[in-house]
Amino acid sequence: MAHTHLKEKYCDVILISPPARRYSPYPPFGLLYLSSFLEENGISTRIIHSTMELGNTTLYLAHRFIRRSEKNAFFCRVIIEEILARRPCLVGLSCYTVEYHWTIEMARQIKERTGVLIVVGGVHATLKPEDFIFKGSPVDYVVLGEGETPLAKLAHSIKDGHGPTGIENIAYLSADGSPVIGVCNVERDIMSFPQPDYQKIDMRYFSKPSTRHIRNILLSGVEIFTSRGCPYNCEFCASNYLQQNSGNVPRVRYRDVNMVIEELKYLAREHGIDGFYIQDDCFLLSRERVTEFCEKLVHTGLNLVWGAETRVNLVNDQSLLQLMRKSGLLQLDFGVESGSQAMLDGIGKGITVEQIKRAFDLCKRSGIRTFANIMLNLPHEREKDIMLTEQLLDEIRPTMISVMLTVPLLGTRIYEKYVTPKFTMSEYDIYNKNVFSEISDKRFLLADHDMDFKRLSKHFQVRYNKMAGKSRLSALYWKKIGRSRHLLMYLLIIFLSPIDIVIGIFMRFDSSTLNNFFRRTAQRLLGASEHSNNRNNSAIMVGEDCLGGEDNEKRTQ
Ligand code: B12
Ligand code: SF4
Repeated sequence: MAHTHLKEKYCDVILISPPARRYSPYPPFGLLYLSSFLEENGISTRIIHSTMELGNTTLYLAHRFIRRSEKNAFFCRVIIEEILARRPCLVGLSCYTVEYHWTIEMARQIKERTGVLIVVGGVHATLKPEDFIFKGSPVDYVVLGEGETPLAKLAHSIKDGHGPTGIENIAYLSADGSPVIGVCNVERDIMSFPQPDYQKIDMRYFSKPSTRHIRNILLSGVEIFTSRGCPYNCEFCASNYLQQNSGNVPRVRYRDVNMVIEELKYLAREHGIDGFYIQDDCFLLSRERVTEFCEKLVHTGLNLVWGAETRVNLVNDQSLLQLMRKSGLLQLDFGVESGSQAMLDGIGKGITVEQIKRAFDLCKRSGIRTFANIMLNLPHEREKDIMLTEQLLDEIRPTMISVMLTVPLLGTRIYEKYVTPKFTMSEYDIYNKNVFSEISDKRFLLADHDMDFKRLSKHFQVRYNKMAGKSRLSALYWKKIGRSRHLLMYLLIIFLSPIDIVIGIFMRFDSSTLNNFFRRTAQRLLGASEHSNNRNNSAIMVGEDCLGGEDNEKRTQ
């Protein structure tokens, strides 16, 4: 397995990415940033990401044939073995709301079997620290918000035999049993933060061609961040809540452009990426920075292609778009959300329908593909609003669209405004249902009409994505792919994907004898592979359903 190459046996901190992000093509950036920051501050780390199992082709194939609970049990075993072998002083888990039950269950397993101190961070821990800090909780500490500085301080303090007292951005249970919840400050200076610690994960997996880096374009690429934070206040987004205590620190903080360029050079040299996607909350805020970035990117001579997500109100300058295209930009993704101005205003989007039309027109004239994210089930939506969205799409004709239902996520204003009664801890699993495509709980219904959302989404997707596959990609893209280090992989993916689809359909028929034969073979392969790593499983076998909860890996695939 990929992680056996590590030279050092012991480490101070182990960071764990949840199994629900198992097939996500995106590296666990939060953990990568934490890891490099800790290493720079004298704390040795190790990252466990469930895709590490997939670095090995045999295991990847085996995983296609076993049940989700078996995969989770396998992952759980790997984690506990690693903790026992490497004896860290602290184990860190990352948690979104959808992962809450898994996180608590995993923490319980780790605590019972290893006794190690456990810290949880990430979006849900920041929004609801009290969900982890209670009597009998297996979690010892919560880190609120961006975790670099507080985690480094906490790890040092634990190594030195001290407690968490005096460290900001931390929550824990005090000696008298009452929760101590610190303030959540954002990191003031991310300029000097080290590059994400790519060496700690299996980049063969993350850099392989996928259509999910730049959506609908097959590309060997990686996501990158050039900034953190967003100054806007869309009511369906948790981003501004996460930054709310920025005090006098600007909500948007930038990385050094030279560092970003160095990161891309590293990724191209070491992992042969052909492109990248800018995952910033809000790219294009500063014209000067974008210009500097594009010029420096051209100067590298790497000819990387790229995509980014941005807002229509920030696209108003054709000369900048042309520079971006010259530097390799293929596609811009926009949060269009709706064609109804009343809906846009109602969610605090801060854009106009006219701005949408202008941005799409400018992109078209600059030869840049466009991706429109559309939201249904907006608060107080009526049939009339949906018709306006349809009219808008007819006019702007994006290269591709995605349609999702508005979901009142914890940490968003629409959750505060419209969800009553609020979800209790035991109800978070509701978010694991297909909430982005159907109303699974009546508290999720925000619209004022009773149209069938599933049929409506399908109608939109079919009508506006018809031409997407036929839309031509620039010569730059084909030149890049033609010379790619991953050319064989591109060809394999193109020719093998129909077979993969057939396997997927085949696996749905649970009772077939052939299916059971494959499953048993896969289980044997997994067992054999673990033994070949000299792992002693007997003492750490974990029950099949140790991780509980419904895994939403399908959505992140
Ligand atoms: C990229 C991304 C994804 C990627 C995940 C990539 C990955 N490997 O982590 C993918 C596409 C897989 C994804 C999926 C989903 N996502 Co998402 N995603 C994001 C996005 C845009 C950026 C996250 C990121 O990488 N940030 C950059 C890194 C550096 O920051 P970070 O991860 O937050 O990590 C920092 C801190 O949180 C903290 N930290 C994080 N982990 C840990 C662990 C420890 C131990 C410590 C101490 C600290 C710590 O320190 C880190 C460094 O400062 C955010 C928006 C945002 N602004 O956060 C939404 C966001 C996190 N996603 C969200 C949602 C809802 C989802 C989905 C449910 C959506 C869906 N359609 O299904 C799924 C759920 C995934 C799952 N487990 O099933 C919501 C979460 C809301 C909530 N209440 O939980 C967000 C906030 C967007 C929103 N709508 O508001 N997502
Ligand atoms: S949806 Fe985008 S623009 Fe709106 S607040 Fe969230 S990150 Fe900012």
